[in-house]
Amino acid sequence: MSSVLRIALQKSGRLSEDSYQLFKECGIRFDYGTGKLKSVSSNFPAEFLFLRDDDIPGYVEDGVADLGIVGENVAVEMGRPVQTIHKLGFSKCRLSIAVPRGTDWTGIQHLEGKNIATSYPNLLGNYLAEQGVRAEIHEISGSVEIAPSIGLAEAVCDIVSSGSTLLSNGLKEVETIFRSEAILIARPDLDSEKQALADKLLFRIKSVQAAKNNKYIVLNAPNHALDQITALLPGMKSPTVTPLATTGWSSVHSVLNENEFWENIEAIRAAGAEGILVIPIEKMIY
Ligand code: PRT
Ligand code: ZN
Repeated sequence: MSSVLRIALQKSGRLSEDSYQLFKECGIRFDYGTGKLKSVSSNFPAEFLFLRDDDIPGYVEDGVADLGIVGENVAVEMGRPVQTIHKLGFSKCRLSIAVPRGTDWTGIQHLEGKNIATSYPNLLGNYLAEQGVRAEIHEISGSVEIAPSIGLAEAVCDIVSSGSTLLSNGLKEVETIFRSEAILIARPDLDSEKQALADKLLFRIKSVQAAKNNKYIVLNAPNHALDQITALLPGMKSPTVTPLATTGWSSVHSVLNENEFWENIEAIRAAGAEGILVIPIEKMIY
């Protein structure tokens, strides 16, 4: 019998849409939506389980699922023996300590002997221990941000994204203790058939991510500036240069990393390039 990868995804929450979108971009089709707990892909040997995010590391550890997508914050907090096989770049957030806005914050030592409310007692406990601070950790499972206003704690340690939840609860962020994003986790003992399928999936994910991080660029360049311009456009191997119908001009095609894009584009224009087109790439295979 040939293997089927079982992949655990968050049913509905901050990880779900981007997870579903990632598989779509990898060309892996499956149905999801209201009430569905399981779905089999119609074109890849995979079965999807839709779960609460907190349950995913445990299901992967127990081997009920082979792979899962979960926030790094949840995976590290739970400390399950699963392996992180890839960072996915979405659902980015940070775990931060926050205190009432009027607090005269002088540094982490301010928390000595104080009460801190959090849903992340392990991450917070480790951080405080590293910093040599002894504080009382109150583990609560939700609405952490209201703890100071109801007198439960003097500080909180919670997930922050835009910061607006802290702001509307009269709190200010004073220390970031962990940065998180969605990660792909795997059980440590995948058999060789499942490992091969996981590798195939990972190859697709990397191709999709590489495409997102790069742009295809087409421009016209005067021949005398070709050396200077192509040096700014290394491309996957080297840029493609073809002559234009107009004498003394060439068309240059290449790939440019998103991070270097604006910096290089100015230098490329300054070197004499014209008619620059920047085109999104759908997949990029190395
Ligand atoms: O129902 P289920 O248990 O599956 O989901 P959940 O409600 O436990 O988790 P969910 O969907 O809220 O978050 C899933 C994962 O998304 C988290 O584990 C993080 O890895 C990541 N993530 C990214 C976030 C946020 N951004 C985020 N902003 N998780 C939570 N928040 C919350 C935070 O707890 C706080 O209440 O949003 C509020 C802060 O947001 P800002 O924008 O106001 O700062
Ligand atoms: Zn949850």
